[in-house]
This record gives sequence, structure tokens and C-alpha cells, in this order.
Amino acid sequence: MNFKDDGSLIVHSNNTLETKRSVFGVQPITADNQLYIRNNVTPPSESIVENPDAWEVSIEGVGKPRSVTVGDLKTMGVETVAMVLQCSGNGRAFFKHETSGTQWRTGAAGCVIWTGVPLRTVVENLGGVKGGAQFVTGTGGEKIPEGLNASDVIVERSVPLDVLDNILLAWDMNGAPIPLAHGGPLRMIVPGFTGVNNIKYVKRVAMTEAETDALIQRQRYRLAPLGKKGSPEYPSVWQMEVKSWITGPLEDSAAGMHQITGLAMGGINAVDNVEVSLDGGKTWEAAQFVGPDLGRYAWRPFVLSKKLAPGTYNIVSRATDTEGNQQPEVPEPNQSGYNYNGWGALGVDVKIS
Ligand SMILES: Nc1nc2c(c(=O)[nH]1)N[C@H]1C(S)=C(S)[C@@H](COP(=O)(O)O)O[C@H]1N2
Ligand SMILES: [Mo]
Repeated sequence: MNFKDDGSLIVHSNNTLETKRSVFGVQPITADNQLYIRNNVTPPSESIVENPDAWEVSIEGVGKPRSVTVGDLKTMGVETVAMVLQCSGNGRAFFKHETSGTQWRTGAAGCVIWTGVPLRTVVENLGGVKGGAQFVTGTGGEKIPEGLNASDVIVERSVPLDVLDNILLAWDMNGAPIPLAHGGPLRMIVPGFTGVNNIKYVKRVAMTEAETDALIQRQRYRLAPLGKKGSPEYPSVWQMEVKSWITGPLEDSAAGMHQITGLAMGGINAVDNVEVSLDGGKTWEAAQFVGPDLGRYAWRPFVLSKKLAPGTYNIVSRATDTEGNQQPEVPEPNQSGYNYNGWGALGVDVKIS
């Protein structure tokens, strides 16, 4: 991806880039050129973002279904939301069991500002939700390669209809048209839901009675117990969990004053507070949030100023959301390694001399 800053990223494959832990600092918003990338299939051609306003999305499962262009959507309404975009598999590398899939650590996540029209507004303009609908189903605009079974490769995800009021059909990211790599010309944004539910180059949005039968919904992204294959009997990977991690110091350094920094998020809820421990969780101290509160779905950078004497420190952080949910030391494992949020393994070991 030529607009990316190579020095900020870990390359897992040419379509799978992770942000280095050291680049987050205490910035509330992740820069476009440092944001992770994850594609399940080959993206569409760059030509689709040449004239973004011409992109069409088919709105179905409403009173008056029809195709609308991004240009039309821009006349219907506009809102912005700051949101953590985080891959369902972020932190997979910290699970103790063997997992297949990208061994993400902390960097398959970023906090981004999206601008677009609320899906609710679009739906009301088109005659409202059709009776019986229970899900919002979004379909990615990738071409299905010849000879492959469409439902095995299509990026199509369903989320519960009760989040309709939060969904945006977004055309801008961090104040500029969304680049192809991040889902331009139009992306379905579901705040508080993991990466995969945020459909890039969305070409169809349907209010549906049932969840899509696509493999990516039926079998993949399910919280299956160890040793079991994903299937509809297990919960879908939807809402994000409360989580935090340390972003500095990451390296051995000299005794004296240190700013211990990190990021904390509530996932589907707002984050309420975060504590830091220098002794692997034996004793905890409250950390301070830094910078603006960008809302429920954003993360908050935090800091604890500390004078550190020579020694070895296991620095960990533990966030609590506004509903009282707290990061566990070790989360319940699931076969594919989704939603890792354990405070133990997300900490860092540093030697101060
Ligand atoms: N159309 C489409 N949408 C998609 C994907 C995809 O492959 N195609 N990947 C999903 C996954 S698994 C993640 S983690 C995020 C990654 O978003 P990013 O590449 O903008 O960081 O997009 C999601 N939306
Ligand atoms: Mo993902």
C-alpha cells in the first residue's frame, strides 16, 4: 500500500498490515498512513474511488427498495463518529492454544473518525424497515473469482437490527474521502462492533429476516469452544470487549521520571477508568486520561507519571467500562482466537537501570 508509512507497520502479507505498538503514543486518532489493513479477499480495482459520488449501493428490505449513489446519500444527512476499528483477531497471538490466522498482537486496531449518513435516515427516506426484518446485512463490493462458490468467499455480514440507529454509511475517514484500502467509496460503519462487521466498498445493505448464509457469517467469526468448528450454534463475533494496553515505555531505560502510557477502550460501551500496575497486577494505581473524549466508541489514551528506580517491572493496565465490565487477566479462549482482551499478556516487561 503505497500511502502507508512503512516504518510504522508490521507486514504479515501484502494485504495484512499491523500497526507497531510503539507508534500509538497518546494520539486519540490514528493517522491514515499508520492504520492497519486486513482484506479477506482481493479488493476491487482502484478505479472505484476515482469518482466516489457515482458509487451505487442497493438498499433492500425497506418499503421502497432502490439503488442510491454516494452523491444521493450526501444530500440525505451527515454525522461523524470516532470509533475504534479493531480486527476480531487482534491479540490472537496472546492466546495459549494454537490458532490459525494472522498472529496479530496489539496493532490490528486504530481509532478513526468516520463521516457519513445515518443508515436510519436512509431507511426512513425509503419507506422504513420492512416488517419481519431482524438483521442489517451488508455486502462487500469485491468481484467473486470465476469458479468459486460465491457464498464461500463473499464478504457479507449480518448484525442485529437493534443497532440500526448507530450505523453510518460513511464516505470520509479522518476528514478525507475513504481510500480504497479502507473501504472507499462507501463503508458500512457499525460502532462498537469488530472490524469484520464494518463492510468496505459496501454495495448492498439489506434489512433481512435471517442472518446471511455466507461462510464468513455461518462458520467463520463464531466464538466456538476449543476443538470445535464455528457454526450458527455459537455466538457471532459482534460487539467488542473492554480492553487496554500499554504503549510505553516499551524498552529498557534509565531510572528517573517516566510517562507510562497506553490506550483504553470500552468496546460497545464507553470506557470508565483504567488502572496501571508496575508489579504484574499485585498493586494498582489509577491512570489519567489524556486529551479529548471523542465519545463512547473511541479509545482514550492514558498516562501515569512515575519515578522509576532501578529494577525490573511488569507493567500492565486494566480498564473498566461504564457498565462495570472489567478486563480479565486471561479471557476465556475460543477456537479461532477472537476478542482477546486479557490484561496479563497485554502488559510489557521493562528493565530500568
Ligand atoms: N468488503 C470487505 N469488508 C471488510 C473486509 C474485507 O475483506 N472486505 N475485511 C474485514 C475485516 S476482517 C477487518 S479487520 C476490517 C479491516 O479494515 P481496514 O483494512 O480498513 O483496517 O475490514 C472488514 N471489512
Ligand atoms: Mo478482521
